[in-house]
Amino acid sequence: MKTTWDIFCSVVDNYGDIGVTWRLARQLVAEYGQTVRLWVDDLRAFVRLCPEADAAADSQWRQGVEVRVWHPDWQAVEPAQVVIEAFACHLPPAYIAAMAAKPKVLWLNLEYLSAEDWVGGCHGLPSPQGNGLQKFFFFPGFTGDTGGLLRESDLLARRQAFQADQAAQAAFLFGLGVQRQPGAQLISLFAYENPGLASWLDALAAGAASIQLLVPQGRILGDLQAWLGIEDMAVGGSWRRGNLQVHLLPFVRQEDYDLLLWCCDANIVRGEDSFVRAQWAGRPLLWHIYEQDEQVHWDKLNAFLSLYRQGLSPAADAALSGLWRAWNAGERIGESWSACLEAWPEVAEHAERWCLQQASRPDLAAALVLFYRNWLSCAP
Ligand code: TRH
Repeated sequence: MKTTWDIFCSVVDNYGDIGVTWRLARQLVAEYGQTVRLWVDDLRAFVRLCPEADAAADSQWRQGVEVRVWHPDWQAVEPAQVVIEAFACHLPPAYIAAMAAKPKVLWLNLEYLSAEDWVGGCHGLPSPQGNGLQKFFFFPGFTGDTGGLLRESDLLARRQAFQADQAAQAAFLFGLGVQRQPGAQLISLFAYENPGLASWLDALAAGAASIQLLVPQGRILGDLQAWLGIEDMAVGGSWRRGNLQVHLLPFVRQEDYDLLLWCCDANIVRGEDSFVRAQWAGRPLLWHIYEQDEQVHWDKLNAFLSLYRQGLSPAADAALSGLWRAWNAGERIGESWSACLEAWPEVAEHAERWCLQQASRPDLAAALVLFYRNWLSCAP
């Protein structure tokens, strides 16, 4: 059944809003043959994820998705059969009126990802809108009572093949100006500013293992430059301090970011989408959560940890949780890092186990398609 979808994305900041909606749009087209328009109010972030995109085009087709600029002065269009407002962005009033005038339009609010307990109880609930329409809350999540996580159907097979192919990894890294040194561990770093970073870099530089730290351009660069004592780090450059080699990478296209995660022995990620992708990499991860008002992000971090830590020994659990909390508090990280290294084999095994466990659930795109089908069969 070919259905039309309108996905609305307002770019608040960073890349997560467009990262999630662009990924979802592509999957709906590629795997479900759906017709998808992605409305974005700012194309600059989109062009970073999809560099062949035209930052000045009002309308363009990318990978089967019609990408449209969402202008403040909205021009009327025929609404799609399924309308997704991502992350509670506000649809144009004229568009809502057109939805109300058309029979059988499903309106969904795709929420931010959270592992908090209440999410399962709210997933799929309708909210009457006063114009005869209902809006349904659709929550991604880690448990069976949520909408699941974005995961392309061939993702794990591609990941496992790539991780088994040393030559493919070497060629990919070479394209980024990185040659893996024999015996070195690779760690990727995509994080927000962090006053604790220097203590972690000190620990890496003084550590027994040889580490190559791969840092795509982003917000952490200021702290990194301060620690290296370098003013202008050029993309493609690398710098050694003790046992640590730092490489500054370009910000890569979204598909290639997966390859980077898959190459690395551990990944530091942030926000929402890179956080999920690091879980699919099956390697140890450290999550720098997006800071929210009134510190509510700590509830989200602890909720995720309480799921993720299940099955870890008390020592590995304490080490991993301690490291995540220290990183997010901007505290000194060196000691927590050393404790985590002690538990490393267990943490690494656990990462793959968690990935497979999550991958045994339906993915978010599949859940959305099913939700629409079920809604349609019950709709008057
Ligand atoms: O960019 P983010 O910090 O986005 C955040 C979060 O989504 C947060 O929840 C939201 O409220 C806020 O934005 C507004 O982190 P996130 O979610 O990981 O998105 C980054 C995207 O960038 C992701 O799709 C991966 C992609 N990416 C690349 O394509 N290439 C790269 O080189 C890197 C480092 C990332």
